[in-house]
Amino acid sequence: MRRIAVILSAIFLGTLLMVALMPGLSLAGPIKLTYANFPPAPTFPCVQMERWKKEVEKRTNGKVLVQTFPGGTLLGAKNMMDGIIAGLADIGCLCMAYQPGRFMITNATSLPLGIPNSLVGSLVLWDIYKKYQPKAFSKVKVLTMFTTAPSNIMSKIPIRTLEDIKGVNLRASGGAAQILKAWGANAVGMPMSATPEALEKGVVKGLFSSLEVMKDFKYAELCKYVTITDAVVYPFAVVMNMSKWNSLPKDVQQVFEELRTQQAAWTGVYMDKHVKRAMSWSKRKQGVKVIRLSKAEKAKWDKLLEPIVNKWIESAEAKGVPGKALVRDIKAFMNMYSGK
Ligand code: 3IO
Repeated sequence: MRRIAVILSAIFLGTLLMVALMPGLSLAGPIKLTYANFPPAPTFPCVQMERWKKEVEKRTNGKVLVQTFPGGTLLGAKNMMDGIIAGLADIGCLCMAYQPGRFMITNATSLPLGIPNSLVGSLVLWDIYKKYQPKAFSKVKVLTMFTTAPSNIMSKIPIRTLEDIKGVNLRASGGAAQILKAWGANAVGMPMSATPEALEKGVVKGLFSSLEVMKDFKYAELCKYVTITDAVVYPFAVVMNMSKWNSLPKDVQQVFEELRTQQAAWTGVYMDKHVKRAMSWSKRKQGVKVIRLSKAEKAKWDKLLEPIVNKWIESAEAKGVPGKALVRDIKAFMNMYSGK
């Protein structure tokens, strides 16, 4: 009897061990990944995050579970990159404009080169990343990149002329801040996540960004004027901790790889649609007035932006960054994706 019990328990333990070692099966359950984001849940960086989570969970048949942290609850706007490198979260979404010197190559997409929408911007940015493989991202695995739609001025006061904008405190970051300065505004730098408070307190009279924020942050309640400038985009990246990436099974890595370009395009399409929805809501429900610059006025505004690109190329080349080639590529990719 004793002997039978010993044999039976040996078979039982043996089976357990076999199951545990079976490839693709793990007694530890699904792979859990944390994903940090800096702005609140209803905003586009978090909408694209939830879509990516859903796609990953679907395409891996539940082998991977993604736990999302919107609203800066795990990592904030400015420590996103370093937090991911340090492994404080597995995945993080960052806006490159918040550390402009750090992401010089990819930030070239925020020069005033005429990127017409978020879809084109996102595909151009992704191609620039792939072609130049910037060192700034060498410590992480890049899961996707995308840009906002072009920036416009949202303000508490009407801005129709260069006289109107002169010295006005307006929020913008990175490349977009350079544009505001060129127009004579007082550009106040801060992440989007800090902007609602600055607007409420009156520290700034408005902001310069893509227009979907009128609805997603309810800026339309405070900013009753939008001046159409369609000027520059803000580039974003989604990055993953490198050792976490290396620890993933090959088939999961394959799913993430496949999603990289698809996610860039999905986000671009979503953003472009959402800007339209947000503006019709702002006009209909919030009485927001849209200001279009007169032709003569527009020419003056454009003229002020002319020196920016060449100055940037000069300073980039001085730092050993191939500024000229970058600008040429951005223009070429932009024309290709615009169907020109
Ligand atoms: C942005 C950042 C967070 C949430 C929504 C957003 N829409 C446009 C941006 C771009 C940006 O980072 C900024 O600071 O204007």
